[in-house]
This record gives sequence, C-alpha cells and structure tokens, in this order.
Amino acid sequence: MIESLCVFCLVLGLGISASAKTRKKSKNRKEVAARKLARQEREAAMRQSLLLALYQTNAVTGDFSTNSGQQIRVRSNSSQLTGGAAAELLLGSGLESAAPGIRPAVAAGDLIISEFRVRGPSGMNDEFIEIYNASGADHTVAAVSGSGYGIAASDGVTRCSIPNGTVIPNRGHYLCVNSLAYSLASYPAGNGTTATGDASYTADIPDNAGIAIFNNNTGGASYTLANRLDAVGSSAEANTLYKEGTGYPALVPFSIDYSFYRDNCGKGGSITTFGNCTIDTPKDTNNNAADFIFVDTNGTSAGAGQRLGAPGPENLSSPIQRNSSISNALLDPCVGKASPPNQVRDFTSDPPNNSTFGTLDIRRTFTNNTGGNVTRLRFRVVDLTTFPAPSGIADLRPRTSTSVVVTVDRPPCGSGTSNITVVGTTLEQPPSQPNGGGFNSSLGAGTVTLGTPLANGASIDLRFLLGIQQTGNFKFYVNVEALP
Ligand SMILES: [Ca+2]
Ligand SMILES: [Ca+2]
Repeated sequence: MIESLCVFCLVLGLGISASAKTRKKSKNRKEVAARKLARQEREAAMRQSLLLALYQTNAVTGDFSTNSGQQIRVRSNSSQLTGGAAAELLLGSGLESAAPGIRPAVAAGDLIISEFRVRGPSGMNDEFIEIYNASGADHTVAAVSGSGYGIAASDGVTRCSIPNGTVIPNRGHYLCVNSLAYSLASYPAGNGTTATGDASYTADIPDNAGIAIFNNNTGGASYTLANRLDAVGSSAEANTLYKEGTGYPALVPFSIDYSFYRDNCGKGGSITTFGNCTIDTPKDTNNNAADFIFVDTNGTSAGAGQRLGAPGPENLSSPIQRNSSISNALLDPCVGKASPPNQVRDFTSDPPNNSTFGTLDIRRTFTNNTGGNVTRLRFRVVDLTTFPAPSGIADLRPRTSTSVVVTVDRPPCGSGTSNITVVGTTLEQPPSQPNGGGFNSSLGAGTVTLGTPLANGASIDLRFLLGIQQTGNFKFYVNVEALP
C-alpha cells in the first residue's frame, strides 16, 4: 500500500538540446583539469539560462487528452479544467506502528544510506551522508566492535561514527556532514531545529567515490562485506565493498546543489511515468543504479539523469514519514476533486515565480490520527511532473503559498456554505530553489508548531501551489512528515 499523496497532474514542451561537449588537450594536465571543470560549470550555468529562456518561448498547448488514472486534463486556453479523473491524495497504510521487537544484531539493510552528496555549491567539501532506519523498529546502536557504527568512504577512512546507545527512531534519520563546507545546515528539520549534522568530519570524499556504513567503527580489517550494512558508490568506484551493483552513473563534478536520494515512490524518478507510487519508503534492492535518483536545483544534466529537485538532508530531529496516521480529504467533499475549491487553475502568467502559464492550486483537509499532538508537519514531494518534461507533460514548480479564505460546502451538502481559511505551505529552503521545487523538495505547514500543535483528531486545511511552466498531464505525490 502506498502512503504517498497524489495531489495532481499538467503541460508545455521543453526540448533541451544536448549540449555539445568539446574536448581540448593541453600539455599541462592540471591546467586541463581545471579548465575542464570551469568549462563544465559554465555549461551548467548555460543550461540554467536555457531553462529560464525556455520559460519565455514555450507555446501554450491547447487542450490535452488524458489517459486514465492520476492524470488530469488542463485546458491552458480556457478558464476551465476539463474532465478526466482527478488525481488522488493517497494516504498510506500502516507502516505506522512498528512492532517493538528486539533485534539480536543489526543486519544489512537495517540502516541504509538514504541520501548523500560529495560536492555542492560550496565546493568539494560541501558533503553530507544521511542514514535511514529501515529496520521497521526504533534502533539502538550497538556496534559489533569499537564505539559505534562507522560511515566510511572507499579509502577506508571513517568519516562519522554513530555512537553506541544512539536511538534512531523507526523511519528516522542520522546525518553525517563535512563541517568544512556543508551548506544545508539551515534547511528546516524539527521543532526549531535545522538539518545540522548529528556527527561531522573534515576529510573530503572524492567525486564519485563510494561510501559505506558498517556495524563497527574499528575499521581496517573489520570493514568487510559481512560487516557492511549498506553502501553506495558510482560506476567509477573500483572497490566493490563501497557500492551495490555496478554503481550509480558517475557524475561530471559540477559544484551544484545536487543530491542522490533513494526512490521512495517506485518510478525511479521518471517524469513521464504516471500511476500510483508503488512504495513509500526508501528503495533498497542492493542496486545503487536502480535505487538512487539524482536531483539538483537547476535540472542540470550531469550524467546520472536530469530532473529538477532538491537535496533534503534529515537528521535525528527531523520529522518522520507518517502517511498512515495523517489522513487527507477533499476540502469540499460536496464537489469533485478537480473542481474549485478543491483544485483551482489560475491562468495569470507570472514568470518571475515560475508560473508562466499560471498556477494549479490544490487544497486538501488533513486530519491527525496519530493518537497525540502533531507539532511539526511538512510534505515531501516524492513524484511529480517537472523540468525537463517532454511535450504533453506538465512542468510543475512547487512554490510557497499564503493562506486564503474560500467558501466551501460541507455535508450535509446543499444545506449552506461556510468560509474557511486554507493555510499556505512553504517551500523549505535552503537549498535555494529559484526555479521552484521539484523532486525531494519539502513544503512546510508552518502554523503547526510546538506552541500551536494539531491535536489528535483535529484537522487543518492546506494548499499546495504549483507554478506551471508547461501545460499538459501532470502528477504530484507527496509523503507526509510529522513529529509528535
Ligand atoms: Ca567531495
Ligand atoms: Ca543496501
């Protein structure tokens, strides 16, 4: 069962021409390498410009026919959404209550590397490694040897240790960062906390090098396959201990705001694959190339797939996926899901806000069924149509919205209406997302706080505002992340 919320589906066509790569030789290798990097970064910048330019030049597509399922037809030249089955907000089934079992020892796959990068806008040391508890229960760290679990790069050098006794909640995270240049420490996390490292290091991890987590931090001969919990590395990594399968496609080392994160929808980050997500937790088939999705905030082509998205590092304080205990319903159950006020199509062009063809505004009512207060609530985009969407597929850009008052009819239908406030959601930054959000971006419901929690059984009306850079069929799935 999938716990993702499908919030929708839109259009314009973008053709990104593959940039030609020129290769020049020089006698001085160092100089060549430096120049190559500079050229690659220029090209990355050009791609960004191209992306922006295309916003201006795309022609509006007319009426789009749709398939069934999650897709919705959008008429870009009229004020009406056309028929088609509206997308569902799907809530999950119960991964919520993990059996409180005692595990004899940590096993491979219990703790996995769920997201990482080894370079960023602040350079080669702008790195983080996020660990996820996939064991199905809260996990108390108890190393086989040494003082904790070790997170090491393929040079065999331990970068971070997770100390014995540390409790990582079921589906919770632990964050290891390079303190020299990690640039996402201000990304929102829990109540008043941000995505600072739970542990840190200073030794650079080379581009495309592998990383692994072990059941000990003794290192040396104790870093073996038998002691390994998980690994991720590129196809350029020679040491198979530090990757699974042949590895993710090696990256051209641009200093961009990128990350690799584990697919938690089941479509491999495909922009064009419609239909419900098939999973809602990080995928680990022990094949890095199939499990990880590359994203960056400019939709750059760096060798491992191209899609607009954002890093989203999570630490011990970050909210945890609770799809199954926070339900959602139509804002106005008396009308269809694709009709106002549940879904509003605004055709006002607003290029500076990544909404050249207007916006799609999706409103839903969320109810806290966790059994206690919710003090932090946000939504992570696990699947959507976005840049670079081919013609006929919408290019959506999740963006920050403010609260609006709307009129709703609520059961018993037809017996009178009322005005309610639909609370806006905030695209969480950093990372700066000047092109709007994308895959793995998060949208926070800022009115839910420690001081103003959402009580058990209580509901909140929220909206998701999506800029439209190209019209067409669309999809939009999110995971609910919350804290008690
Ligand atoms: Ca690095
Ligand atoms: Ca694995």
